Amino acid sequence: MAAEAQDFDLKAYLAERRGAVDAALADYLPEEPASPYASVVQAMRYSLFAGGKRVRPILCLAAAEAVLNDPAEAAARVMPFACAIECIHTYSLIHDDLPAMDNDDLRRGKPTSHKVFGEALAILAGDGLLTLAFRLATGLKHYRHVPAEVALAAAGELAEAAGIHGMIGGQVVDIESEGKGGTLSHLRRLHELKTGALIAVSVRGGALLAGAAAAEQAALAAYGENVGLVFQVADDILDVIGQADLMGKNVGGDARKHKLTYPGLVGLEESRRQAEGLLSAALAAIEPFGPAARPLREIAAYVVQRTS
Ligand code: GRG
Repeated sequence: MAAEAQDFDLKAYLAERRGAVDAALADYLPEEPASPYASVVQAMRYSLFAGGKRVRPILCLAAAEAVLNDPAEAAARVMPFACAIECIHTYSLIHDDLPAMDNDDLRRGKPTSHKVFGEALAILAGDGLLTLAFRLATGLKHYRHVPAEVALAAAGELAEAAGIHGMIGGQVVDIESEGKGGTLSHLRRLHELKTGALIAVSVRGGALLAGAAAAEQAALAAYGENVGLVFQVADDILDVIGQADLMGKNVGGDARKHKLTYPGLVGLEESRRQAEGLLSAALAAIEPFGPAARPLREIAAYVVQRTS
């Protein structure tokens, strides 16, 4: 364990994986300056390359690495799926920032899509990213060493997590809960759907595409669910204590909009306690993986401790 503690540099790991994801995304969505629809490609690329942390695709890669213990093979198997998730995540941010939703001016430290390109193009850029995601997740020519039925199963899980039984459902519950209050179990469900589902499927999809055995899949699914929820609890906490310059967006918005949040419901200290509990559960789930799951362990801790 002591040797393990010395030989892993999370910052370098995240930077390297982020670079690989960025390169793959640039490959999957090249500029098309001569096309009649160049503007929407530009808007898609504007948000996709605005400096996101790439937490979801990196979790997908790390889950596959935990199964295969071979980073190059893991990337070859899951990169299209990992990028599909980032496309869906980016589309959700673009649409969430629209005047009809959160009406935000700043995202990832830059003016939001509708501020730069106008509302119509921002909506279409989101739609374009969502559609591209399923082109990637089902585009067998992009995958290496993945049987078609496994890629299809992963794409189905992605649709489930991004749709009404996941992220979209959560967004609806969120909007309809505004200003109404609610119980902790209601809020937990909201967070699991709106934020947790996409994070959980990043891990589950990575495991599936890497050919994980049933027990490995179950362990990684439990890890993903706990990390997915704790990510949003940490985000709720950051909206109270975070710094706008580090976050790249305006903070304090949850309270202003009377949103249901962990700190709003149970206070900061109890929110932190709950976050620690979720982190412990995530770490316990992946204990059997040993050193191959070191990145997953470090990422989970980073999700709780992050400042942006
Ligand atoms: C489909 C409109 C629509 C919404 C779905 C996910 C979502 C609901 C809206 C996005 C806005 C939001 C506050 C989501 C909660 C998840 C979250 C904390 C997003 C920010 O994710 P990070 O920190 O962002 O990974 P970067 O910029 O690093 O990718």
